[in-house]
Amino acid sequence: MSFQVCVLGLGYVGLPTASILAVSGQRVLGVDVDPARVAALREGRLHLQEPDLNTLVEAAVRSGNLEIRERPAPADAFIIAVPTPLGPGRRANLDQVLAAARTVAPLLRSGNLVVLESTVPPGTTRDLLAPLLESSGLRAGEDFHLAHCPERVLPGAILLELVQDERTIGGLTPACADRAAELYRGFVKGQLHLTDCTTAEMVKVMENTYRDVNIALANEFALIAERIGVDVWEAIRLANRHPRVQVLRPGPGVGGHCIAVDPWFLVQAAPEEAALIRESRRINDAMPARVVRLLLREAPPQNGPIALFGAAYKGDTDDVRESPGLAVLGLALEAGYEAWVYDPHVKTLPCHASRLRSLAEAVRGVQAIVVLSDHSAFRRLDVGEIAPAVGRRLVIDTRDCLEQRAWREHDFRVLRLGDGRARRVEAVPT
Ligand code: SAJ
Repeated sequence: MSFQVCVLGLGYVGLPTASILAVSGQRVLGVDVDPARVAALREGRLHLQEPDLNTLVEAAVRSGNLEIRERPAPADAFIIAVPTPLGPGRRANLDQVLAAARTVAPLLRSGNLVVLESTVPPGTTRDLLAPLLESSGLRAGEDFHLAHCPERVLPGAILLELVQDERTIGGLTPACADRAAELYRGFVKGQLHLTDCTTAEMVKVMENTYRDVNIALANEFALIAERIGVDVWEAIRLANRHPRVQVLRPGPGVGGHCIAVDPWFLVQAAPEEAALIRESRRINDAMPARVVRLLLREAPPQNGPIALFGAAYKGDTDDVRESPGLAVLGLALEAGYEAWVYDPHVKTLPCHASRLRSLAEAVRGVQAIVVLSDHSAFRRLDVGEIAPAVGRRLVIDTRDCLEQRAWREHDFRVLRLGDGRARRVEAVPT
């Protein structure tokens, strides 16, 4: 039996895409090279924590339209959605894209469509993917269709964004874009914008670079505010009252597999021109060290253990990829801290795993709590429950996400990243 769509890579993007195609009536083959993941998915066990994804995958499997295997099979359309991490020299490591394409090439038939969803440096679809797929003997853009349709979904809201977001579809030729649009029209409610594949690649990395540069600006504002004695959070709130200003939020750094990575794809494409982009990466990458410097000043390691609240890179998810919380943990351990991590969403840490504790264990006897993820559980935390267990009542909020009043009521000193007012009070002569 031939499939209508074969999705290669069953991660954050591939799995929901395969499932949604299946429930919308297509016969889908989902492929992943990780045997453990394939086995788990076949038993209906999910490796991702994502709202409603379980229900969708179950529905897809139950519909009989979704099969999961380790190798691809002939299909009308192939969607490649595998990771493109940073490799040596901060250049894109395209090994997984190329490996996936190599397994597709021998299966290609005239009239097939191949779509690359993975984020890649501009030029990849045309200059690397097309020649590789042409090893099949078929010509890209003539015998088979080739397109880049970058994913846009936001971890934590994947299902919603998969359906609602507008999508850019870049074809190797206009006919390729049209054919890809037909496939996506089946499940995307947002508008589809057709262009060429290199523009589509550029659009995707621009989106995440735009965000990274703007977060770097917010972080730089925080550092300036600390230096000159201003509360950056209040300053940002007021600046954002301007109808054409929308400053983002400072924080302990930028995590995830996208925003901290994609800007390097533009640096790779045009190293001399991408000066602002490179500097923004440097600013954001330096934020975990900045948090540790604040800690060293307020709660040096010899004074006792510390608790780090939040290992996930973003609120209300279990996603620890490139997490600033883990970067802070690593630096704190290097600086000589005894540090424990508490995260209500995260079951295991990819490094320093023994540091993950329950709430009660994490706060016992600590001289400071540092909040690194903006989980709503932290905002709702019963401060009265943990207050008696800590050694010293100090909380450092790097995301301005706590109910400060609740902490102060229990005699906690509350410090926030980017709030320089404490220093201004010290500096003002009486
Ligand atoms: N962050 C800040 N300040 C802010 C906003 C975010 O410090 O004001 C931090 C977050 O805490 C987090 C990181 O930035 O550590 C990135 O988180 P995010 O929620 O902004 O984005 P991602 O990486 O989860 O998803 C992004 C999205 N891109 C954009 O919003 C432009 C998503 O739509 C993309 O699909 C995804 O990257 C991707 O795959 O490229």
